[in-house]
Amino acid sequence: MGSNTPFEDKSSSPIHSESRDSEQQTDKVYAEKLRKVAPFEFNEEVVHVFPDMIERSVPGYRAVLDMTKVVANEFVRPGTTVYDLGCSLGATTRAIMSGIDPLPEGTACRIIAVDNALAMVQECKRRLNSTPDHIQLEIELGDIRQQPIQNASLVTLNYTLQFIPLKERLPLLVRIHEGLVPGGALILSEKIVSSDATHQDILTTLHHGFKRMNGYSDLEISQKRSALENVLVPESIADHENRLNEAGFSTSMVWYQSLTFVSILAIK
Ligand code: GEK
Repeated sequence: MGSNTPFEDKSSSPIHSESRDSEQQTDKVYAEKLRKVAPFEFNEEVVHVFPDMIERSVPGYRAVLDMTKVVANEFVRPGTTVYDLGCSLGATTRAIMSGIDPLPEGTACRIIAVDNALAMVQECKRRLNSTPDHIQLEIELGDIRQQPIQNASLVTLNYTLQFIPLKERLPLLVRIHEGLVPGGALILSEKIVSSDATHQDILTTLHHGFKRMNGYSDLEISQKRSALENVLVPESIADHENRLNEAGFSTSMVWYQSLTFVSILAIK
């Protein structure tokens, strides 16, 4: 693959067109005033509105999915495995499939998509019920902290590491690094905090403006923020880069940033 297989725009292919969500329901989870805001959970209520929630809340989400196709096309090797860790409803998995379609004739690869929310996995399986012949897709209910990683040419952590307790982030990245083939890649997309307090204030104000522009009320923004407190724990870009370095990655770079959301590409 890589430069031998020119990346084709599959915008008319079934895999690509599925990535535009056709069953989208509007996120109203925090629309009514709650007496007490419970910690955020990936439960059934969230699963029903998840594509709408993530697109209206995460600036650059669509751009990261589009680039995931390009990265998959460059890095996925026939005969290897791709891991989509924290797959939710499979948007990243779809992007990977689109990026590696077609593999060179006679070759195949495996994608393992993992999430620990039962409702997510059930709905992901329903949505991704058909795959091209040369791709073996396994969608598993499981905790990514226990997921074995072997013979991987690409691993994606698209907005998932932020939900893992801080102490457990390095061991996970070490296992991912160990499981990658030489030259293999990790896409790590995260919400971040700026190390500069003034920048952080401005970026947060702009992020709330982005959410308001996408139809969220001030009440929804503030209740969601409370729900995510201590559940989604963002770190600085430097924290991520230092940890990737410590985990053994030979290089890592921020390839995309939109407000307080970044995507980092790390190479073994
Ligand atoms: C996308 N990548 O659309 N083990 C497995 N899954 C977990 C764990 C864990 N320990 N902790 C959280 N999750 C997706 C978006 S969403 C991001 C990812 C967001 C799962 C959790 O159940 C959820 O489905 C996902 O990680 C995070 O490209 O909602 O901001």
